[in-house]
Amino acid sequence: MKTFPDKPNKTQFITDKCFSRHQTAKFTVLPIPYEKTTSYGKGTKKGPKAILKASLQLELWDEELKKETWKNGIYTFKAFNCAKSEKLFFKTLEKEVARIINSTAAVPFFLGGEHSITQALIPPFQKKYKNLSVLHFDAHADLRPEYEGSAHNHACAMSPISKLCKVVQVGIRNVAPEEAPYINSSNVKTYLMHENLNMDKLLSKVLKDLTSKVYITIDADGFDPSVMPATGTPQPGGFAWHDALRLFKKISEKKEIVGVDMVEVSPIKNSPITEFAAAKLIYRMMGYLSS
Ligand SMILES: [Mn+2]
Repeated sequence: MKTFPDKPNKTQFITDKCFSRHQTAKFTVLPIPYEKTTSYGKGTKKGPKAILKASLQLELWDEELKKETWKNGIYTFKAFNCAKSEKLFFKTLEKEVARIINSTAAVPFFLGGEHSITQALIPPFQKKYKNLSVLHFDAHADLRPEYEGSAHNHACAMSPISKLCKVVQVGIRNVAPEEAPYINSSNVKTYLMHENLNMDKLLSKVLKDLTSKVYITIDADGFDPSVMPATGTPQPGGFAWHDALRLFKKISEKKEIVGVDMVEVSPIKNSPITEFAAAKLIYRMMGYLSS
């Protein structure tokens, strides 16, 4: 089996001072700069690099958690090669994710890229962990079986996943007529944003819905555009920063988080708000997972 290099990459998440071997790191980061089917704003392939660059501006001491999470070890993989045919890309990414999660005990964080990558990220987790459920944080339901001729379109991200395991959706405030039948059907539990503005109530419902092992997929547009404006298909009225953090913190305390992806960051020139917020969110979540 091919092994992972022990030399640091050019850009590490948060600091190149803390290069950690992947075998001993508590967290790994895999950049996946994939963009093929974006339908409105473009540029999400530049997301991973922008998030890594922004992460270098974070303070190593987390002011909420009052600790230096990086000391647990964070290993950043070389960016996944996305220059492949659609079919080959999804096949090889799935294989790479399986290799990562079966060769280390670290919690992996995946940086997109468009949301369709989640279709390749979750199946290896579902094979590894019995009773996996997915927290889907997004403005969009992403439940179309197919869009613009592709089942791998970003608008379809969660459709195949919902056939594999339970999907709990939060932040949803944009549903197409053709995906409406899939809302709150079989494996899908959908919390429409405007009906769930009481965060305490939402949190207790979500905790009841999720199983003990949870994968979290975070679309930047799940946040309010005031928190993460740089994303391809923004929607008004999303999660406020502290509400989202509380949600992720509680879930981290009550469940075992096995993997996280952060997708759909599409950097805007001269406005680093979104990639910085994404980097801070990832570091904070690593902190929640290392208590
Ligand atoms: Mn979305």
